[in-house]
This record gives sequence, structure tokens and C-alpha cells, in this order.
Amino acid sequence: MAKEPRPIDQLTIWDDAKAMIRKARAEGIETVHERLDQQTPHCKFCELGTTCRNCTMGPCRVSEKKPRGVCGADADVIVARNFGRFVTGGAAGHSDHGRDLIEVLEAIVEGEAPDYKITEEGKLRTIAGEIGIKEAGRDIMDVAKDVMECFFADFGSRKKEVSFLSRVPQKRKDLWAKLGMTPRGVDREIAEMMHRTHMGCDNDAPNTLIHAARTALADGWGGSMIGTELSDVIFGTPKPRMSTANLGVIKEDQVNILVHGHNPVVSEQILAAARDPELLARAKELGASGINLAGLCCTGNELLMRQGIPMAGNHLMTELAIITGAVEAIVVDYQCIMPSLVQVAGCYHTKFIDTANKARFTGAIHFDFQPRTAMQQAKEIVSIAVEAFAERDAGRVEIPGEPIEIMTGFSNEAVIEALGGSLDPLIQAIVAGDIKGAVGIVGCNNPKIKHDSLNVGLAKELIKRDILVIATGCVTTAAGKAGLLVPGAIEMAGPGLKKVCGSLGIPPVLHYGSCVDNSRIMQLCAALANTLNVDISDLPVGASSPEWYSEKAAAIGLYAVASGIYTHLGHPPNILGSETVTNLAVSGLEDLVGATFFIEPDPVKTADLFEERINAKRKGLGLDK
Ligand code: XCC
Ligand code: SF4
Repeated sequence: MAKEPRPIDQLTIWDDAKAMIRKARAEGIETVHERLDQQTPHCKFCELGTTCRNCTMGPCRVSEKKPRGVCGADADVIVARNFGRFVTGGAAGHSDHGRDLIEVLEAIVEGEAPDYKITEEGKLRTIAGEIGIKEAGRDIMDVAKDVMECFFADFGSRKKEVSFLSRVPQKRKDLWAKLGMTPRGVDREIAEMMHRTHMGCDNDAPNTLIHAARTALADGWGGSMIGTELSDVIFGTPKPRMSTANLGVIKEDQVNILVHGHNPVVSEQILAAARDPELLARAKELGASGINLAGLCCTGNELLMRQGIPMAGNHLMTELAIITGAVEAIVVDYQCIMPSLVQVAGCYHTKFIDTANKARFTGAIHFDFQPRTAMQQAKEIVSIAVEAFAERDAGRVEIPGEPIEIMTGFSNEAVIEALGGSLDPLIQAIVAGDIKGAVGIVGCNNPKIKHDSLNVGLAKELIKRDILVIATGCVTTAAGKAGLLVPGAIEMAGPGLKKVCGSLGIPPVLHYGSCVDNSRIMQLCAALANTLNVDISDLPVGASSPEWYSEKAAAIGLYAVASGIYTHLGHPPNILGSETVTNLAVSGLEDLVGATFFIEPDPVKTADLFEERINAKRKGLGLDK
């Protein structure tokens, strides 16, 4: 028997989302929420992490009654292996994204990418210096070539550590070396995890988890960091600017193109093509007043940070954006793109266009997007969207709500500039106790959790307590829609944070970019620790992913913990079937790396725990008695 759909008020905190779920139900269109109902209850073994499918003597499901798989693996081994592979999937996603940026840099160096250029020569030279490449007096293309080679080598097997470990405090690096956690090469750690988790290899849960941490660190300080830094070099380092968010950014009288996924390589070109005079003229001919580009998820974050392009929505808004009936095309690259979008687009005139050979969708219009032909392909894509405007059914268009103002563009470079050239004023504000500490709230939505309730709830609780919040990924849109990303949001902050942010004219929640840009937060923590001559684990900081769902979020959480940052998850990964693994995650890691995970579904209790931790760290640094 089909289940009753859950009441819409329980699904999301947003009016724009509620209106679109209502419209979807009226039009008979299925969304993530109905599919979750169909899939619930989930398999208990899989939830606990005690299913193994790593060989054909199985699959095995272990329990108290049947404690070992056919090969003899127990729950600890199976859970650790599953979690190891889970994290590795995430590290691979971020890192392969990073590699794509190296390939664009390579194409630039070889003169094969006429539509891309080195936008930030100064930043490229700084990076070269940090990774030990001589740059003074050298032609920028020669420097770029060496940086490109060095980063490619970071993915391989010949290095003892990835290049950006030069940013890590020495104490932390020594600790990693002692624990066997130093990330050597990105692809190497990923491949080694696949090897270790083959039947008959690493059958010691803690040992597997150490390597999971090493793989995650190869992501955070390798693949992701390379992705962020080269995106800045090629497309520009973000600077503070204003933009808007929510479904109201979709314009009734324009051709609407949504870009979705993670990598700016495609979407930056779509943006440029959307400004092409011929395509604009054609749009006008068809009765549109212009071509409107808006973002979803992290591709949206990339364009928002650097170009101020408005944000239509986060993960759980992606289906709903199409349901406005006013989207001519959704152009995707990779990651977090629900395959259901093809079906939802098919219910309207919306063209679903995929652009990556490694992320194809059955039923999509496919472009094999290449640096060499980028602009020409981007124009073809925009042209498809423009022509689709003629097919729009005006009777089915409903765009809910008015756009909300947000401030974006807080790269570390921009923050340091706002502070007058160094981190000292920030450190002084922390020392004085005006800012008690900082927490990065990052990551996703998950239909198991009321959409954005925890993302917003936690951010509000923290700023009240004078804890600065840094937002990335899908939390950005949540914070933005809640009015937390504008300078005026200091009215919701505690007195100290209000004073500091007020004098700088910045919001108490800073948008720091996409999910790979969590590497910016790692760099900031490392810089603070280095300035104070302490380890990252000594800082009054924390990390949180309240509504996470993805393998990538698990990788981020693990590299944060392994870097010494106390990290909150709103719900647990599938590890509870092993006491050893669970205990290690929520307490045992403290002794090893100076930080742990904690799991807490309530935003107020979460804020309490962060406050307690931050106060303890402040005491440790001698800031408070
Ligand atoms: Fe994906 Fe980055 Fe999560 Fe959003 S936050 S749902 S991973 S888009 Ni990265
Ligand atoms: Fe079962 Fe062991 Fe094979 Fe896993 S590796 S499926 S536990 S026999």
C-alpha cells in the first residue's frame, strides 16, 4: 500500500520550497521526498555498516547471531572497510575535480585553451613560492608549467608528501608522520585504500581508519586545495560583493539557465556565452528580455564567489528549481546532480545538458566539453536554452518569493585585505574575547532531515554566542536565505561579534565558497596556528556538517578531524555496527590527532558542545582564566 505523503511543513523550512513541493504534488511529479518514503525503512545491516560485498564468497551480513562473514571478517573489519571506501569515494571526487583544473592549466601553458587564461599572476607566483618553485624573474608561463608538473606529481607515487603540506604547522606534520598519516600522493592513497579493503588485506579496523584519514588528508591538503587554488589562478580570487539567493532569482521574462555541479571550468564559459550579443538578440527575438544565469549547489558557489552570479538553491532545491516551469536549461558538470533531474526536466520544456564524459545522464543532451573548444561549445549550449524559451508553457510557470540579498566572496586574501593586510586584527579580536572562536558549517542537505533546519539553526545559535561562522557548500544558500550573509545580520549576533563585524562591515557568517573551498578554511587555520606558534588542534575552532549526505562530506569531516579540528555531524555515518570504529570516531581519535567527531541532531546542544570546546581551547591558550 502506498504511504501517505509526509506533510509539506515537515519537509523544509522554506516557503519557496514548500510552494514548489505543493506544485510538484499537484502536477504528479515525484521528488526526493517521495522516493525517501518509498525507500524507508532502510536495510538495518547497511545502516549499521555490517554488510560486506567485497567478494563473491559473500555478500555477508554480520550480526550477534552470525558474527563473521564467510572469510571470517567481523563487524569491526567490515565497518572499517566500508567506511574507508566511503571516504575514499569522496576524496576521489574532490581530487579528480582538482586534477581537471591542472589539466586546464596544462592546456593554457601549451596554448591549447584560447578561452582560458592566467588571471591571477600574483597568486600563481605566491603558490609557486610555497611549493618550492623558483619564480622571481621568470616568465609566468614557465612558472605555470612547473607548478602544473608539481601538482600532477602530487597525484602520483614518487613523493613523500603532497606539496601543500608546506602550509601545515610542523607539530601537525610530525604527528602525521608518527601515525603513518602523512598523505604522500592523492591517487596513491586512494588506490591503496582499494587494495587494503580487498579480501585478505587490512584486517585491523584502527589501521584501516588511519589510512582513511591519510586518504582524506590527501584530499583536503592535496586534491581539494589544488582545485581551489588553481580555480583562483584561472578565474580570479574572490572578493567581497553582493548577490542574491532563492528561487526568486529565476526571472519570468528571461531565458533562465541553471548551472549545477562543482567545477567552474564549464560554467564560467556558459556565463561568458550568456553575454554574447548575438545570443541576446535571438533571445529578444523570441520575446525574452534577456538571458539569466543562476547557480545550484557548488558550481553555483564557484560562480557566486567569483562573479556574483545569483544562487537559485542548494541540494534539495535542485528538483524544485525546474518545477518553477521557467527553466530553459540546466547545465551540469559533476557530483550531487540527482539523476531524477532528467525526469523532472522531461516534465517541462527544460533541456538537461551534461558536459562531462565521466558524468553522463541517460536521456540528457551531451557535450564532451573540452578546453580547446570551450567558448564555441558554451555558445551552442546557450543557444539550445534560448531556443527552448519558445517552448515554455506560461500557464505552468510559478516562481515563488523574492530574492534575498547576500554578501559573498570571502577568500583568505579578501579577508586579510579587509583586516588591513594581516591576520593580526582577527587574532586580537579572538584574544580580547570579542570573537570567542570560529566554526565552519559546511556541506549538504539530506531529505532525512528537515531541509536546512539544522544548517540555519546551528549558524544562528553560534553567532549569538560570539562564535564566527564560516559557510561553504550547500550551507551557503541556507545561511543566505535566512538573512545571515548580510552585514545587517550582526543584529542576530552576540555583542562582541556584532562589534567586530560591524566595524569591518562584514556579516557574522562569511561565505567561503564551494566544498573544495573548505581547503581555504584549512589554510586559514594553519596560518593562525603558525602565527601563534601552536598546532591547529590548539585553536578555538570547530567544523560541522549538520545535514550531510555525501561521501565527499565524510572525507571533509575526516580531514578536518585529522587536521585537529573538533567536528560535528548531524547524523552518524554507517558505522554504528562496530563499537571499535564508533568509539574511535567519537573519542579515540582525540588521543591520536587531538580532535574527534561528535554526533548531535539538536542545534542548541551542538552549539553548547562547541562553546564548551572553544572555551577549553581558549583556556589552553591562556586567553581566559
Ligand atoms: Fe553536494 Fe557541493 Fe553536499 Fe551540496 S554540499 S550536496 S556534497 S553540492 Ni558539498
Ligand atoms: Fe563476506 Fe569476507 Fe567476502 Fe566480505 S570479503 S563478502 S565478509 S567473505
